[in-house]
Amino acid sequence: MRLYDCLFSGNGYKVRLLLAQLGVRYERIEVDILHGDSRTPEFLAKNPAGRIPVLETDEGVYLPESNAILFFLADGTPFLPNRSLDRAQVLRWMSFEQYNHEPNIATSRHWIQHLELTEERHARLAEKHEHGREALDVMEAHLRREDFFVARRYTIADIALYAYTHVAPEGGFDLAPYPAIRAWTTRVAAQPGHISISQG
Ligand SMILES: N[C@@H](CCC(=O)N[C@@H](CS)C(=O)NCC(=O)O)C(=O)O
Repeated sequence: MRLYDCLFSGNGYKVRLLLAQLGVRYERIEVDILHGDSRTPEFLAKNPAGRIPVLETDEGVYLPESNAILFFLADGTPFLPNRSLDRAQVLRWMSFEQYNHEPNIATSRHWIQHLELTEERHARLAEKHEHGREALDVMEAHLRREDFFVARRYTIADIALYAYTHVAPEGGFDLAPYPAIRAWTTRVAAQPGHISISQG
């Protein structure tokens, strides 16, 4: 398997983390997304959306979208429950991650860490922070009652949400008011085979 990736990307990290915990060997290809390498005709043939991560399976199929890749890799493993309602709950939290969380928390981090904070971006940042905090509030309320997101154990729902939550301070989010989230990030980081976001 081959993973088209970018080391500072939380979406790429989701896949790297699961592959490490599954003990799967793969080739990692670094794509320079800041200089347009995910928008070349060659890359667009792999993912028309022009984004990493993309997994190239052993059969030569290109699978984009971090959470779809997690679903594919986790199927039949302890990281994705068997019960259909649990699987639906995993999908629910991964959908929440893509709609409520990532566009606010990951985007704030990307703008602050990697792009020029133009006046327009600076103005939009306040809105991103407001909606990002709303997503964190939802997570905090859930994690006050539960140790993990689904089925009382570590699953790909936790991986999907952990990727950008634990680096949220890099996007200007203060995690001090979220003790349940902080305790959960410690539990996630203590899982066997855990790697950090900077590990390729
Ligand atoms: N929904 C996608 C989002 C992927 C995404 O936004 N990738 C970013 C890096 S985190 C990217 O490749 N950006 C490069 C570009 O837009 O040209 C996923 O979850 O995989």
